Amino acid sequence: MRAPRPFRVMLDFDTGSLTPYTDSFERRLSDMAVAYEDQDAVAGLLSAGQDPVIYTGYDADVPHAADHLPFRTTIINPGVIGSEFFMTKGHHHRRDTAEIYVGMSGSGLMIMQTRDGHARSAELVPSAAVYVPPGWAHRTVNVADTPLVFLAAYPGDAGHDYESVERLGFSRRVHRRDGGYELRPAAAPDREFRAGP
Ligand code: M6P
Ligand code: ZN
Repeated sequence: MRAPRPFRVMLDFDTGSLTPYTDSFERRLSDMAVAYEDQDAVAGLLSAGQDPVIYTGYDADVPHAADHLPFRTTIINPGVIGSEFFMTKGHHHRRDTAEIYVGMSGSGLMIMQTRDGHARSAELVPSAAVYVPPGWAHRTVNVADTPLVFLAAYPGDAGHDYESVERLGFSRRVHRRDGGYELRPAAAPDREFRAGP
């Protein structure tokens, strides 16, 4: 591997573009269908051929390796599935490591929880920095009708563990209510991803 050199990127706080970027990612409803509470709404959209882009992102050229600090922008589009706001899949880190988020534009909510059931939320708005300690799963929700744009940085050997979140779900859900948002206890764990006994 070439020796990494110092570099800089330019961030557009409105659009979330990161220039130059090395990778980009996109998640559609079909990539995270089980995450939403209203499975009838999910099925209705997908069977009508509607598969909205929920969020996209751009990665800086940083190795996913110990000692490095990868960072990326994420742009969550505005929208709801049923009455539940567009959000990220959410994950634990495979190695319990921290992460820092910085709000760039729009208005969002971060839902965080530990494996033993503690839960917290934090509003993510421009100029806010939210610290996610080691051991806290994290999901980000766009609670406004404009794109939510933020920057996140995490240790290069953190790894993304989506399985436990898919299996157990988050204990709080964020729904549209009276022009704002309402944080509700999840009715039940998210549907099992893989059927089993
Ligand atoms: C933030 C960071 C990334 C994450 C992205 C999308 O930018 O936490 O590590 O990949 O959000 O979230 P998710 O991976 O849960 O889909
Ligand atoms: Zn993370």
